[in-house]
This record gives sequence, structure tokens and C-alpha cells, in this order.
Amino acid sequence: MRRRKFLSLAAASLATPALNISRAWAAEPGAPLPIPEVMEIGPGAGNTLDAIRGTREFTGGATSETWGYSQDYLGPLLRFRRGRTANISVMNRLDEPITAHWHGMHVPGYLDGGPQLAFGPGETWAPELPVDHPAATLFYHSHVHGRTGPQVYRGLAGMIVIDDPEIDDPLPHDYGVNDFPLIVQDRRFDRSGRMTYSLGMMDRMHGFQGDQILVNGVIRPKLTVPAGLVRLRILNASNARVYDFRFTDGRQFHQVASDGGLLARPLAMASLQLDGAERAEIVVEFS
Ligand SMILES: [Cu+2]
Repeated sequence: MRRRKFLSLAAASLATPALNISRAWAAEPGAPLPIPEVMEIGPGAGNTLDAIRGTREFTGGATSETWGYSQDYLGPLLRFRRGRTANISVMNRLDEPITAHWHGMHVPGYLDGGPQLAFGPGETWAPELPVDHPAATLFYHSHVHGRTGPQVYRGLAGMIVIDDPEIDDPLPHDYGVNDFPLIVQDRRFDRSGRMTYSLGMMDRMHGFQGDQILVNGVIRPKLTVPAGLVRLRILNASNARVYDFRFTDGRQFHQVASDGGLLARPLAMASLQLDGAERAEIVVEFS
């Protein structure tokens, strides 16, 4: 049997008040980390994302109204391959305009899903993406002018991984085994445990910050990893919070990729700062 170790990744905020974790419903962290389903996006029909309404019990007991791409909250992990055309269609089953923005992907402006490409309820947007992008971890989300904050908050976001067949990747890359996506977000909850979003004056001035940290849509989950090298693809999909990631035991790790893809060489570090929409891949030794 393989030896297993517990991974504990502490997310602390910079220059923000301490997180309020005194509420009863927050007292039981440690649900298993959900691993997003993978959707391989290649040429041809059949790669469909449905922007839909859903519900989720983030806190056990209270049901929150959420949005997601083909699921209640967030969306599948989209996997593209460099050199292979990708056809994807996004169906808007919500009651307001949305977009599907491929954040960080090198595509022409008329394909990037920015605010100029909003499509309304009942409409489908089906771009054909020429994927010529180095191996990287990216971000997709709705990006409607004036509505990006609330739409991403509700759940219209997910991770993209671009694979480059020309690169012989010696790093751990067995998805869900030694290569894990971590979509980090903060969210605010009312006393009943329902997710809320309303902007006060401080939120408007400094950006909205939540009082709970979620990873892949779960409050403070637990991930059991194999002994040995493990790769973590971290995406800060929060609205405004900046994170300073470190391990509670202070261990070193190596950053191997940034927003732009793989680094020329691994960088040893003990803490990693990520601002909104930033990504980083790190490799951690758990032997
Ligand atoms: Cu973006």
C-alpha cells in the first residue's frame, strides 16, 4: 500500500481582517476536495457548456443559489492541446447576457469572449479556437461589462489546461492522482449559511472579500496525496482577494509555471503570492 500524507495548504490574506470562522456551520472543515471533471476540447461538435442555474449546500443545511457551466457551481476543467483546433459551444440558459472568456489564452480578440462578445438568454456562442499556446494553466469565466463580479461570484468560472505535445513534461501530470487543480475563492455567507453578495461602500472602494475560503467550491476541503512529488495548479478565482500561500509546516516547494506557462527552471520558495486571476503551478515533495 502506498504511503499517504495529508496536505495542508494555508491561505492567508494580505492586509485584510482575520477570517471569521466562528460560525457554527464553519466548524467542520475537511470535506474531500472535489476534482473537476475533464472536458477534452478538440475539433468537431459535441463540446458543449451550458450556463445554468443550480443550488449548492456550501455549509451543510443552507441552500445557496448558484450558477455554473454544465454543473451547479463552476465548470469542468477544459483541456486543449497545442496545434489542435478546438470547437466549443456555450449555451446561455440564464436570464441575462453572459460571455465565455478564455483568460490568458492567445486567441484573436473576436474569439476571446471579452465584454464585446456578450450573448443573451437562449443564445449559443460557438467559437472555433486556433490553439497555438504553450503548455499552461489558464482561467475561463464570464466577462460581461459591469456584471463580471457577480457572475463569477455565482459560479461562472473554471480552469483551462493547455497541453503541448512537443514538450516532454517530466513533472507530475497524472490528473487527479499527482496533478491537482486548486480553484481558490473567497465567499461571504449569512447567518443561515447561505452565500451572499451585496456590495457595501468598503467593498466598492477596496473590492469584495468573503469570510470563507473555498477550494474547488468547498469550504476548507482536505486532499490526501500520494507520497512523492505532487503538482498543484493554483488559480486565484476570487473577486478581489490576494493570497499568500504557504504550507503550515513551512516546507519549501518549487514553482514550475506562472501565468505564461512553464518557467525555464523551477524556483524554490516557501510562500507564493497570487493576485486575482493569477495562476501558478507548484511541485511539492511529500515523501
Ligand atoms: Cu479574466
